[in-house]
Amino acid sequence: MQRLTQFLKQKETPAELIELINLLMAACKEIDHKLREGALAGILGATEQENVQGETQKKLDVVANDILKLTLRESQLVRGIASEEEPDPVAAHPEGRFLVTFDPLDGSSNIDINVSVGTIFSILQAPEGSRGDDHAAFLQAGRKQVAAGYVLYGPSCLLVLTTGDGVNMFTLGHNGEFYVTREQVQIPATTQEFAINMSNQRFWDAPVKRYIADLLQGEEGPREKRYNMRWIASMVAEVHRILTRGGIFMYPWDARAPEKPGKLRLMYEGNPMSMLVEQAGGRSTNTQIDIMDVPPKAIHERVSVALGSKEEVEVLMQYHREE
Ligand code: AHM
Ligand code: MG
Repeated sequence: MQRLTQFLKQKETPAELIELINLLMAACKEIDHKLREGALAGILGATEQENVQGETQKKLDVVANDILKLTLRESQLVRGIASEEEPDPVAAHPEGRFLVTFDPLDGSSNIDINVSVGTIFSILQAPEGSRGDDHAAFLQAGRKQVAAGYVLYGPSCLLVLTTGDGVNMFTLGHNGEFYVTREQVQIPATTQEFAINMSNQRFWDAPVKRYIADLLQGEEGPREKRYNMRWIASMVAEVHRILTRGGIFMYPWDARAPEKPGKLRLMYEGNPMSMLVEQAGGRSTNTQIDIMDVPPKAIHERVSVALGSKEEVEVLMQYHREE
């Protein structure tokens, strides 16, 4: 089996990008180690702080953010970072070629119940002459991403990565090395599985209500097939399922917070997951346009998300056009 570095070299990935990915993985291995220790490391439960989004931070949100921040800031390759857990971008090396955005521990409501969580990351080119703590430097559309991926801390620890040439999966071995375990992942174009938080149903807009109602009618409804539902409340785990066997995942706008486009964040959740999904032959939209074409206005901007099997996502987009 091939190691991560060997694999990326063979694909002619630029040396600096390989170095940055390895650095990210050094941080993620440390996070994985803390997660495996769980209560033994005293890191379960909440802190008394809130992040910039007004959410209570879990201890591990803070620990994971610090690990990534400290690791990346030491690198000459990184000009700046933007994180879900930091109000503003943080400068690293003034000459660094890359900007990195990340959600250090996505799905953190799952930590205390020992269910899968993940780290999501997106790598951008640092604009010429920009500063690493300048918000504007980060406001690049998802199409500009150089690489994107996530680490899923589940029964096994997996890296799922794209550098713009398909999606590959790597499994962390006992020796601390990631080995390639699935190459050129393709999401089936059709599906009979959906993922949405059904408890928000009464807050959705009309097209989403109509679409889900039609799925629930199964063989007797307009879609003429029976659908299964899953909701893990951990986007990394949901996207991983979709990359593995297809499906549609949605976190749409809802009327609980009408001024926000959605719950999930564009720069470090929507964009990296969209790059992975598109690179695996799927589709990812805010229901109107592809998420990677949304021009970002702020680093913590929210976005409505529907992603997964191409034909299913396009059916949902059709429901929105018909409204
Ligand atoms: P987080 O970044 O604060 O963990 O929030 C994002 C998570 C996603 O992983 C998941 O899809 C969603 O929130 C679940 O939300 P809900 O608890 O409303 O179902
Ligand atoms: Mg998140």
